[in-house]
Amino acid sequence: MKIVDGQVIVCSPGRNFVTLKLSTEDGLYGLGDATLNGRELAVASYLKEHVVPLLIGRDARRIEDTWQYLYKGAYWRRGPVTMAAISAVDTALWDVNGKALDTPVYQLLGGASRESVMVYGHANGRTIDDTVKAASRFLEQGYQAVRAQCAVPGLDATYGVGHAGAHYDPTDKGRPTESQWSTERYLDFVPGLFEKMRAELGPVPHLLHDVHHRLTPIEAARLGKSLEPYHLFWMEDAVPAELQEGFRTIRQHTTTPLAVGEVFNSIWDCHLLIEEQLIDYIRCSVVHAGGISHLRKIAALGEVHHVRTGCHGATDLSPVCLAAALHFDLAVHNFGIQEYIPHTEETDRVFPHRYRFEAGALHPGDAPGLGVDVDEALAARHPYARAYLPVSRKLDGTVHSW
Ligand code: EZ4
Ligand code: CO
Repeated sequence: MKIVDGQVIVCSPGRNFVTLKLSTEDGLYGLGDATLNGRELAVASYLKEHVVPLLIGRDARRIEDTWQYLYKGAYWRRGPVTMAAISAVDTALWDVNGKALDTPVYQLLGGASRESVMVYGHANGRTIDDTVKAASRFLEQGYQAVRAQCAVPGLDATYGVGHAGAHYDPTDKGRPTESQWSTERYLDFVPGLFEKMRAELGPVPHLLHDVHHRLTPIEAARLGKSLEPYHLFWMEDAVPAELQEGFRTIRQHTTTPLAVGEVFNSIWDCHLLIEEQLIDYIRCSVVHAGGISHLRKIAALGEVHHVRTGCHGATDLSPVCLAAALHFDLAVHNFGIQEYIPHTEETDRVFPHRYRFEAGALHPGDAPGLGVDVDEALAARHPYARAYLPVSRKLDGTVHSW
């Protein structure tokens, strides 16, 4: 099953996506997501200029060998650009092999470990009351888990709170927005948000919160402690995690469960976090952490250390990535939860898919491969538009993590 062609499809149906399409001599093709939000064309170029020429003529059945060839063969290891490119190849190969064997990818991964995949929705609000109302709407739709983010009084714009009514997309065309940050105001505000959430929603729903890398370990320890009465499902990205050892401080001080990893790109970013049992959920995604093949290795390391999966699933991860994540989630034993923000109808039209939502859970469907496609003619009508994620500054002007 020789690979005969590799197309890199860059499109912007509402927001930018990079998709790899690998075709084989049998007339089959597989898709992989290669989207790196705000730096998309770097990955497109890496694929077009450096990876696709190496794939032509290779056997599409050799998924692991191709992964190692691209990873070790580049000499320059890891990094988000390289790993997004390798992820796309790996995902496309799983897809095409599923199609060749006429079976959904989850069956190739060991079969279903559960009936469906629990997801969490995003409740955002400008006020605590709005946030509670947004969360109630998710629960009414059957969601069992909701992430809550609320504007912090006195701060112009903060991560996680979208423009009213719009699908959440924080990127800007043109120069990035600058948002404001104050650790003091944030730490004073968040416990009250979750006190109200529990009071209004009761003890049953899973409540999640994303700190988005903005605290230091000792500050995160204080936040985790102050949230203990509201028993969160997880506190996400409490600190920037380039320094894995930073999680030791947080862990020593709080029983609030910890999740991290959406920006990680390999097992080497999280091996210490997992081996020392410093976290509870690993958030690595198919697109940014080396594809289905590498994510399985991260999950396997997690399984022996009481760490469950919680794949990143914001809308900058394309429907191709979401489909791949769902096959992985359905099969992997130590699944925790899957993040889910529905894509816009515009995006869904470009990427028709077979995954389906029901009562707070997703199922990847039973089409051969990943069960997701790309309408190339429609994609061509949505040309790429440069966009940036916001940057953040403290009130005195110092650049801070967004
Ligand atoms: O800010 O995917 O948990 N989800 C997140 C996301 C990230 C975006 C960045 O591109 O943190 O909203
Ligand atoms: Co996050």
